[in-house]
Parts: sequence; C-alpha cells; structure tokens
Amino acid sequence: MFDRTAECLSRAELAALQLDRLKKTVARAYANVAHIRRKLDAAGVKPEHLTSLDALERFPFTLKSELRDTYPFGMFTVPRENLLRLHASSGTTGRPTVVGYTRGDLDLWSDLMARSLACAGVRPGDVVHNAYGYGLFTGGLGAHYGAERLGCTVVPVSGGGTERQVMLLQDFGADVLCSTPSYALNIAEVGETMGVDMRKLRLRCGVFGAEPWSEAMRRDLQTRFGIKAIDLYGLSEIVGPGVACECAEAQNGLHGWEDHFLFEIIDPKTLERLPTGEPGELVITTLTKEALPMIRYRTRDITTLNDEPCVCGRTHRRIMRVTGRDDDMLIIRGINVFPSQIEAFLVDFPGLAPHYQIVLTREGPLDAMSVEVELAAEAPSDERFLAKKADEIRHHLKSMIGVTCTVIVKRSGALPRSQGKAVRVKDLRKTAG
Ligand code: DLL
Repeated sequence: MFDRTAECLSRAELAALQLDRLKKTVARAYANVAHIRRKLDAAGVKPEHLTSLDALERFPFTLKSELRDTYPFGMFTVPRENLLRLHASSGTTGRPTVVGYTRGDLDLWSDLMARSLACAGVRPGDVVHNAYGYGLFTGGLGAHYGAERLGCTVVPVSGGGTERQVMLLQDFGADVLCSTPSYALNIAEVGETMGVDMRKLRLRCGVFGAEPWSEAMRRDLQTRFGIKAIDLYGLSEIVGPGVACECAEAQNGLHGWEDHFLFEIIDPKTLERLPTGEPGELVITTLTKEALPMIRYRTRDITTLNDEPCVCGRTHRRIMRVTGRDDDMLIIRGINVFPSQIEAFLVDFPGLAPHYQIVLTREGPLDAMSVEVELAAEAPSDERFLAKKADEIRHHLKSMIGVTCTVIVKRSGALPRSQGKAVRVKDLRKTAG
C-alpha cells in the first residue's frame, strides 16, 4: 500500500477525520467564494451547522452549470496567481469547465494517484506506459505525476500514433498500461494486425478509466493482453483521476479515498440521500482540496456504495462500477438504456468486435435507435451473412434491453476507433428537427 496508515484507518477514525476536514472545507469556501456564500445564505445554512456528517444533508448541491456560470475563475478560493495549473473539460455545449490547483492540490493529487496505482498493483520500478491524453484533460498528467510519485519509470506517450505505441510497449518492456479501456482495445487490435502477440508483452496490469466499461470488456482486455485490468475513477471537478480505484486483490468495486472525499448516493429525482447499497447518483464533497473545494457535487454518475470489508484490508468504502451517467442514459420509447449495457452484450456476442455506435434519429414523433456494430476480423462478410447477423442481434437486443432497434452490421474495421474517450452515441435528433 502507498499509505497504509491512511488506507486502513478504522471507520471511527475516518468519520472523525472527515467531520474535522469537512468543517474546515466549508468554512473556507464560505469565507472566500462569494457564489458559495450567497448559496448557503439563501439555503439558510452556515458552516457552524456542521455538527455531524449527517448535517451535510441540509446543504445545497453543486452543479456543473455553476462552474460554467462563474467561468473561468469564479469558484476559486485563492487569487489566480496562487494557482499552479489549470485543466478544463469541454462539455457538449458552450463554455468548458475550468478547474485549478494550488501547489498543495497538485501534491495531494499526485499522492492520491500514487495510492490508486499501488492499489491497482503497480509497484515502484515498474515501467508505466501512459496513453491517457496529455493536455487540458486530467488523465495524462494525473497518471504521470502519480506514477512518478510512486517511483515508476513513466513513458508519456499520450493518445494516438497507435503503431508506435505497440512498438514502444515491446521495446521498453512496459509493465503497466494506463489508458481508456476503448483505447486499450484499439492498441490490442492494431498490435494483432501488426502480427504482435500482445499476450507475450511484459505487461502485467492495465489501469483503465475515464469512461464506462463493462465486466465483459474487462474479460476481453485481460485475455487479449494477458493482464489484470483495473478500474480507475475520477473527474476533473473533484481532482481528476485518483478519486477511487479497484484493488488488485478483489477487482470488485473501487475504494473511494474517504480521508479526502465524502461520498453520498442520492435519488436523482427526489434528491434524497439513499441508504448504502441502493443505486443512485454519486455526490462528492472534497475534504482537503484548497483552490476548488466542492460541496456536494452532483457527478451524474450512477453507481452504488459498498461498505462490506474488502479482502485487501483497506477500510475505505467501495464505489461499484459506474454503469453510465444520468445524462447519457437514453430513454428510448420510455425504456432506459445505458450504452454500457449494449457494450456488455456485444462483447459477449459471438463473431462481433466490441465496437459499436448508437445513432439516434427521429421518425415522426418517435425516437428511433439504430445500433451499428462490427464483425470480428475473422468472420465472413458477404451481404447475406451481414443481414442474418443483424437479425440475430436485433432479436437478442430486444429481449435483453426491451427496445426494438435497427441493427446495422458493418465489416471489420468500418467503425471509428477511439484514441481517448470513445464516442458511443451520435444524436441526430436535433438536426432532424
Ligand atoms: O475522465 C478523469 C479520469 C482520467 C478518470 C483517467 C480515470 C482515468 P473527466 O474528463 O472530468 O475526468 O470525466 C469524468 O468520466 O464523471 C464519469 O462519467 C466518467 N468516468 C471517469 N472514470 C470512469 C470509470 C476524467 N472508471 C467523467 N468508469 C465521470 C465509468 C468513468 N465512468
């Protein structure tokens, strides 16, 4: 473990630490951010009301739109000169969401990423091939500084140039691959077409995140590379990658670092806090971040919390696999569909490659969904075979997710490949009018 004392605190010690840090965080945000002061005043709550962790329930949530409304620097507790770094994520519309870090924040982030990587089974001295994108996205630099902090040799390749990535993985003998799961799959495929046996690489472990992925995809990546595939979670508004990570021992749920974050699950409709174990939207409060504290940030990510003890000995509760976002949940003729459900189905379907794209259109007043899938490289690709396969998939999808959709089967290599976060949904409804 990177920090055994912190990772194995008793639940009582964790709760006491959380309350102490929560009080300080809220007091600091209230004193320094006009927007937060106005919000808490309007809700009739003050930092002094935080006499217990449960008292947080009376405090208002923070939404992504508030970061946009106060763009670019309106939510920071410190003058801009005290920020050492900015990152930003582009939304689907309008202004990006800007986040900033003090020296202390960057230090904390490196520690949390080092802790996460160690939890994933990465060890000092390992060669870490980092194919997360470098730049405004937090993935590249987050994994980079975390791996350095742990004492690894970092190969900062970023995304793209996939043939070269395969060569470097071989030549530098990488032990660990960090990338989005969809890009890892792309690397595996390119390697296979180059005639490289990806299972013979030295790679031992993959640390994958930044987008939803399924157990089926995990099995696929583990087999193709001969590695242990570990799930890593985070979001730029909270710190970046390193908010939670699976342990190599259990590979079953991501330990959320509770000495630095407070996790709640709410019902996204009623906004009530839900008991541990019930599925809902993850809400996160930062406990130690300086520049950009977040009070009850609504992530839109759908998951459950698990407080059962873990075989690895860490005491921090687990955030179970994020299956999708509240706002990328598709409602097709009244039925809720997450793209990751479709992925899980396709990965296990014989003769298909795990690539897909969902295209939404409007037919009169109704939404129509078509799913474009791709044949595995070795499958026959004559028209009759494609049509027969499409029929089979449509039938199985209907019985699994309950939605009738059009299925278009494409030849191997026809769908776009990911170099970072995969784009799974193409929504043509707005342009169709
Ligand atoms: O994706 C940070 C990150 C980088 C995490 C590298 C892990 C690895 P954002 O670009 O702000 O930050 O996007 C955050 O991505 O709210 C989730 O919807 C999704 N996401 C991140 N990790 C996972 C995961 C980075 N392991 C948004 N499983 C989050 C499912 C994930 N979804």
